[in-house]
Amino acid sequence: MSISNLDELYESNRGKDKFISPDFYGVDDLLSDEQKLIRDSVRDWVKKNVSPIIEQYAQMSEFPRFLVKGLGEIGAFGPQLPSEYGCGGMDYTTYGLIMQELERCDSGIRSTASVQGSLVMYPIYKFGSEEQKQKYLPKLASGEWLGSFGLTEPDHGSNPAGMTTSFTDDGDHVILNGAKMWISNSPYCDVAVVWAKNPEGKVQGLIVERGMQGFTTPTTHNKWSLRASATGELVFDYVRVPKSNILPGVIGLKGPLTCLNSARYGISWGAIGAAMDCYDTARRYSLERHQFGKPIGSFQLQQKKLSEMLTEITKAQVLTWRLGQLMDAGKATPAQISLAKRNNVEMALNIARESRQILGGMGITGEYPIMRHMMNLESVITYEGTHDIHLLILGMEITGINAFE
Ligand code: TGC
Ligand code: FAD
Repeated sequence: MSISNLDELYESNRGKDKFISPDFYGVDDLLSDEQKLIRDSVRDWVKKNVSPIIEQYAQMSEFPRFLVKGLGEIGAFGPQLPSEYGCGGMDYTTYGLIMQELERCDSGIRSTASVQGSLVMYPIYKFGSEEQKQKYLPKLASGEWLGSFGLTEPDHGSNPAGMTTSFTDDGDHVILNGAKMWISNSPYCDVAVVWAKNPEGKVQGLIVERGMQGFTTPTTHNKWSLRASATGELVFDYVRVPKSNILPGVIGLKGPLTCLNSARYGISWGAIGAAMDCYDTARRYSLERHQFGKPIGSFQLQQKKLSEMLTEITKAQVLTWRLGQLMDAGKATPAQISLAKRNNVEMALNIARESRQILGGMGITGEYPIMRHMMNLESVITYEGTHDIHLLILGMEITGINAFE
């Protein structure tokens, strides 16, 4: 798309995003002034910069790469990481609110931020050397560089322990071979945090940079979901990676799984955003659309749908606010995070489906965001651990019996 078209797109859609967030239980009262200020400024930025163009980019299945710098400027990348590395130095609730506002517009934009902040910057911060932190974090925080996270492989999705991507020793380098699949941001990434088995068969993280010989990032085409987010592969064909690019601070699967805690937490907030947008769109439509001489919102069946949506959103808001408190206190357990991710994404998907029905035929068009949210959420319910995997993580917590063994 050319810049002149882009300007036109902004011009023709400016001000059309009329979103008002539901807050039935006054959860806002639980937020600090600073948290509300950041949430509102991200909402304004999204309405001005993302809402006018997102539908067109999704329809064209293109990633609006130009937004990455702006996302850096508003502090969407690693807001929960310390300011000494150019990050936000904020609490986990603020991080969650930012994810909520991004996904309120599109899960793909939140995905870009989740991957960059929780899956690329977080492991470098948590497990990287001081040199690695200084080199990568400021550029990733500002959006100058885009990162991706390679855990999933063609034959190992829910069971990453089975990964076959591996490296061998080569003096002051290692030689990396293998392939990762379904990787958000991959076609545009400047760096990738890749999880691979070392010569002892233990999982370790490496920072692979674009330009390293033998490293390619083919795009995955024909997605019906997350169409405004770029997804692809990471292919390693005898890539020589300096040993100084290995993350020194962790060995074993707990490395990538620790990063997933942070990203799954962000998704639990993000899904509320998508649900709120669907609910708010359906609520307004139900008052504007007349059938049988009345607004459709006057019919009990439509009121039931809206009431149940608001109930579920409110429950999720309270649940997730509390999880934010636990995250900040360092007390949130992986099973608590699984509960929130699983509950909130399913809640959002159900609300997207119900909202779509309230809009009748109009619900399937790009005039409204609902069908796009619904299709996006089909990925969100699968990535970062599928709906069933999170149920089994909870089941293990309840019974003490590991269903994966
Ligand atoms: P298991 O034997 O249970 O654990 C291995 C080691 O890891 C530790 N651990 C965790 N540590 C931190 N946080 C967690 N959530 C952890 N879960 C487990 C565990 O204590 C153990 O440590 P140690 O010291 O004893 O070695 O591992 P398992 O092989 O049985 O697998 C468990 C299972 C199935 C729950 C796990 O593999 C899993 O979560 N699978 C789902 C895979 C997944 O979520 N992939 C996501 C890929 S990234 C992605 O989708 C990004 S999309 C992003 C976007 O676009 O927004
Ligand atoms: P499978 O693991 O093959 O699962 C298929 C089905 O079997 C699922 O319903 C699952 O719940 C079920 N199942 C599997 N095991 C069990 C079991 N033990 N008991 C009961 N049911 C089971 N990965 C990354 O590493 N980085 C990324 O950036 C990334 N981005 C993604 C972006 C998109 C758009 C998508 C769709 C995926 C992305 N993923 C990424 C991959 C994602 O994490 C995986 O798709 C997910 O973990 C599931 O793996 P799978 O697709 O191989 O499904």
